[in-house]
Amino acid sequence: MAFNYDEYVRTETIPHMWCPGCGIGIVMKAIIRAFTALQWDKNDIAFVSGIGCTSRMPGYMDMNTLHTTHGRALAFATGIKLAHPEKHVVVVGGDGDATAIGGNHLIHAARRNIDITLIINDNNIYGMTGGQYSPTTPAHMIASTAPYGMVEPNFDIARLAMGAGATYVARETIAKGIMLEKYIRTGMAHKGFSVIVAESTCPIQFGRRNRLADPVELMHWVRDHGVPKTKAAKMEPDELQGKFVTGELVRDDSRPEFTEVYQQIIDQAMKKGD
Ligand SMILES: Cc1ncc(C[n+]2csc(CCOP(=O)(O)OP(=O)(O)O)c2C)c(N)n1
Ligand code: SF4
Repeated sequence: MAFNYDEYVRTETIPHMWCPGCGIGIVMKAIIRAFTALQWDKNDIAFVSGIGCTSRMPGYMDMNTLHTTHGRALAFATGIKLAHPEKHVVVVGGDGDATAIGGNHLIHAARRNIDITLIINDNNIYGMTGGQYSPTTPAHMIASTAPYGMVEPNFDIARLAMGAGATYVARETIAKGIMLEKYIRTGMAHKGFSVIVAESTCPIQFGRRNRLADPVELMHWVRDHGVPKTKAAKMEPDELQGKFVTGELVRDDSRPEFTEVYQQIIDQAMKKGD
């Protein structure tokens, strides 16, 4: 039987506004499949975004959704989780939203280990606003603000999240949708801050400028820059230059989760008040 994508979609909002061949749809599909596998009641989910093409997703998802200001999705999501610790709080954002303007919120959500799942659609560019470079634009690639090529070294988002203390981190390209769905599902089920980096595509703002306008060719370009964790372990650092490691990179259940610790403090304070 065909998979029912409609359960978690506001079908009246379709057709969507994404460009033909955009990678975001694959990420949304993986998220819907993960929700379905976990059998989460949509009334128990809060789905939050900032601003950007990726952040159109809450408009299409049929659940409790919040479209917040650029870069502030995790700040809003933290408020929701603290007020309703029993809810599943899932955040989606672009590389600009999550690691540039929102980079500070990312490191502190990871430090706290709050039970939120962050899915980053990393298309290496600011798609919505005209192709400006982002912290993940690879060296020498062209952006509207880097017409001669990107001169800054790029962030490795997964390493950043791990360094800041995220207790579940995984990365996969949109060329491997089944694996991406699996990591999203595992990250959602994980108690603590989870980050899933979906290496994705923007054929219009990134591809067109970099002679990769064909969506399939661009998807293959992204796929070919990923190296599975087991293979990467046998490679020298210079062989990994310009590549990124894929797979489940961290899964740590040993650290306390923030809303539980916070509740203990509330309970102690209430006792003292007796
Ligand atoms: C405070 C603020 N600064 C700048 C903007 C303009 N702006 C909107 S989306 C965006 C970047 C989007 O890029 P990204 O987060 O990578 O998402 P994508 O569109 O590629 O999915 C920017 C700079 C804004 N809306 N608010
Ligand atoms: S501009 Fe890029 S990221 Fe935005 S919808 Fe178009 S292809 Fe997708």
